[in-house]
Amino acid sequence: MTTDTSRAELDAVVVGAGFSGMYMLHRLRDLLGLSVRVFEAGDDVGGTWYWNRYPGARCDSESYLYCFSFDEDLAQEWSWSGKYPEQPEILRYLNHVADRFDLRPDIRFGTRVTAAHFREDLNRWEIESDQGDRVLARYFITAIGCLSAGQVPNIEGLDGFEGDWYHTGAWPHEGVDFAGKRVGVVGTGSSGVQAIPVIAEQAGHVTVFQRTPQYMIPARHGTVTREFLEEAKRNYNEIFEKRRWTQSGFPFDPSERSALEVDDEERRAIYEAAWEQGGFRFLSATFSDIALDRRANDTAAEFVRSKIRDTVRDPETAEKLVPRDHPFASKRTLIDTNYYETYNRENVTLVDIRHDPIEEITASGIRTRDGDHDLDIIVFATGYDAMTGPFTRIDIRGRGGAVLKEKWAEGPKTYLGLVSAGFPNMFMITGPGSPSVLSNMPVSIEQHVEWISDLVGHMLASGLEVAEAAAEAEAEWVDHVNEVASKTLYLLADSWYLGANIPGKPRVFMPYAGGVGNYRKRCDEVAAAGYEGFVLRGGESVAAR
Ligand code: N01
Repeated sequence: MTTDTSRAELDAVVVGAGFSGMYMLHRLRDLLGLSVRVFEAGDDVGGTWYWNRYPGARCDSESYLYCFSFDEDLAQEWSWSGKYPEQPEILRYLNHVADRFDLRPDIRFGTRVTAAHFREDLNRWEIESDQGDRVLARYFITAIGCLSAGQVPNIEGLDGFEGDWYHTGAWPHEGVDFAGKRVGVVGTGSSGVQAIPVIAEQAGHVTVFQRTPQYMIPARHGTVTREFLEEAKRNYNEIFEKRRWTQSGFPFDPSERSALEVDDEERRAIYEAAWEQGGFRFLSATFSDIALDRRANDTAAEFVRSKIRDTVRDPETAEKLVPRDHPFASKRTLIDTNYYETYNRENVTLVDIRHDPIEEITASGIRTRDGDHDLDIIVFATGYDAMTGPFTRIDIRGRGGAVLKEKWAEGPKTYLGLVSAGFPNMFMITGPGSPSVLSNMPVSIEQHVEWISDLVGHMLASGLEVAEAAAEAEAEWVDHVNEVASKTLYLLADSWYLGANIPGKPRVFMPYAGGVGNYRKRCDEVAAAGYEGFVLRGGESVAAR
């Protein structure tokens, strides 16, 4: 049933209509029969794929793996065009999902949730939007993404820039005409490395402002054929089941060998083969200890460095591009198409802003210590206030008026990345403390959506009104997340996983590095043990349902 009033009382409010919010709506409405309202800031479905329309935007997960598995007919009727789906293709897929499950009537578009307060007198969440909505809901479910709070650096002078500027995560729908323009790109993470080669083909000149050189693995888009994709479809059941139990949500067989147990020649041959195949397989299919052992990691890092030097013709530029200050894969591994080759173009200049820092933005461009770079357009590929930013931008208050942002001031505190103590009946899809960004996202999203709807179903069947994390269970989980991270090399990089990209953000490793499969097992055990670590309480009003 569609509820169409801005003052409604609903069973559930879901924030966000990307992969997570759409599937959550489908589960709660169509399986459990609940009244659900999704609020979505964009004017249509898609989440990340609605906003990220920058040139070259494509997913780094392979198409046949970056999709829903919950409905066999959906999986079989959709055909991907190649190895990695481009943003428009993923957006078409998500629109197809919205149409197929008739989701739009329960989504209020162009509406940003501004506040969610738990009303202890009613055991309901009171949720407000920037469009004047004020609704009551028993369940408040965030499907707000991990990388949705865009971050434009606070550089003096931006307001006075006379050209145009854009952030990759809020790209204009009509596109940007780069023809003949002098373009500056700040940032060389996943977004920057995808955008730079494409912009360079269109622009008059591109100046890249790089803070940290990165390790990249080639995408090799052409290595997957339609025949391969059709064959994958025939094996979807097996593939989808396998990806649920792996480390990262990809059904690749991980290597069991250490990089240190083979000689130099064999090691190089293994890296070469993975390099030719391209993509994330390089991380798992080569050696087992790249992410765990510094010496093993050094061999992979040195291999990538040699590839940079082989590809970039100007030795000075090549050395600027060579990463040295962090281990391979300790920041999000980047998958590129022609990134290093782009620096062989006449119309591309690299500025190493660690040695030649940005001082200010002037009316006509960017001034670094060593000179002025005149620009018509600035592209900020400068990333996100990751994982916690989407939460702290909403005024979320739990029991006793406790403010989530204050509770998380020293770093996010959750139980299983799903709930936070003191915030009853608030569930987070891919929240901090879950594998989320360290995994193939649709796999983690489906697991969370299904786990949450199972819990809600259990509550309805058992006459329970409130579910919340027990404080001790949460404290243990936070310790466990930190302990697992401490055994990896992730802590050796200044990454957004640690909040290091945001000035003043506490340095805490936010995702759970224990692996998708182990994590799923733990969540299943928690449910099987009667939702161990949760405080579940009944209520007369619910028993009457
Ligand atoms: O952001 P990032 P992103 N001055 O934070 C630099 C996912 N994603 O949008 O490394 C100058 O990775 C910053 O420098 P440094 C994916 O999970 C996926 O690219 O912090 N520079 C860095 O170079 C990804 O990891 C896909 O020193 C500044 C860059 O800007 C995540 O989203 C595609 C700066 C930011 O890189 C975020 O990626 C796109 C400043 N003040 C995104 N502040 C695919 O699947 C930051 N930088 C393909």
